Amino acid sequence: MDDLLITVAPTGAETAKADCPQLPTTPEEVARTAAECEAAGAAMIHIHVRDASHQPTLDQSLLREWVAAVRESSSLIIQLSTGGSVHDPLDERLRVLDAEPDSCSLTMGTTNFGDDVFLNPWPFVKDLYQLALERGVAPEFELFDLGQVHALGRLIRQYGTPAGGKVHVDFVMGVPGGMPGTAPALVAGVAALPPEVTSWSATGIGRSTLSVAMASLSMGGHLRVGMEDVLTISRGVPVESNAQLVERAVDLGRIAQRTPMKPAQCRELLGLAPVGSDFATAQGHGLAQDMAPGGAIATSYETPR
Ligand code: KMH
Ligand code: ZN
Repeated sequence: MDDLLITVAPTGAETAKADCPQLPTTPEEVARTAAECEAAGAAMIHIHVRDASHQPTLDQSLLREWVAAVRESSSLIIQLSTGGSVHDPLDERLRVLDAEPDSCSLTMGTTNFGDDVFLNPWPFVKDLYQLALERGVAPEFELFDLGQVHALGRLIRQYGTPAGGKVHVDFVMGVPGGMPGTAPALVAGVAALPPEVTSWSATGIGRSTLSVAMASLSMGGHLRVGMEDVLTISRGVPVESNAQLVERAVDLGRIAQRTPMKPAQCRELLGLAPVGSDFATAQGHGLAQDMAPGGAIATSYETPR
């Protein structure tokens, strides 16, 4: 049976704790969630941090506290969101990498996001990618529409692939403003992937969650699930826990004859050095194989409002 990466995105930045008390919004809750989801079959966790008032934050000490809490409770590969919330400034989003995750999300372009705008201007995308390469953090390229798939090809042509040689992407589908969460949209997205891409997963927001999951499995893709993306397990029935969504993904994978990956296999899929190995040996210098010259990284941005 082929392996199946299940990534859990347990919290997100959009849902209020008051509307969804089962949403993990504290270090203790996310640590427990990580342990439960790993036991259920997840190998990676995509984290958005909340503050003591349960609001989204990019506060550096909280980022570090959450990373430490999840490392303590699980072996999951830790992916920090650099997307944050639609209100987060770009320079703070860059500094997420200071919290030393294994992986980071990296969205390939600006997207209307409901009534808001999820800003990812090209200079920011380039700076974030170069920073991830320098730090040896494995980017997961988030693709919200077809144009972003092509933008990924442009980025890789300019800066090369990560030193580990792996390029992993995630189709985020069904966001109002992005591509729809449908099988034809996924087929088009996969067909347009640059040849350097070595693995891909997909997630469908809201009611598109099941159709996207099944389309992904039918095409040999991986899955992201979690309460960042969906809050009902079936029409009108609230999700009880993130582990419940992971369990459902495992069940769907079983039907498709796919075995959930362990975190160590996920490390390999992302081109990360095995735990305990010498980073410099396994990852070169953490720089791109084909880094373009003169790519100084900006550290401050004007965030248009
Ligand atoms: N919260 C969204 C505006 C990511 O994590 O990188 C952005 C998002 C993508 O969730
Ligand atoms: Zn996210």
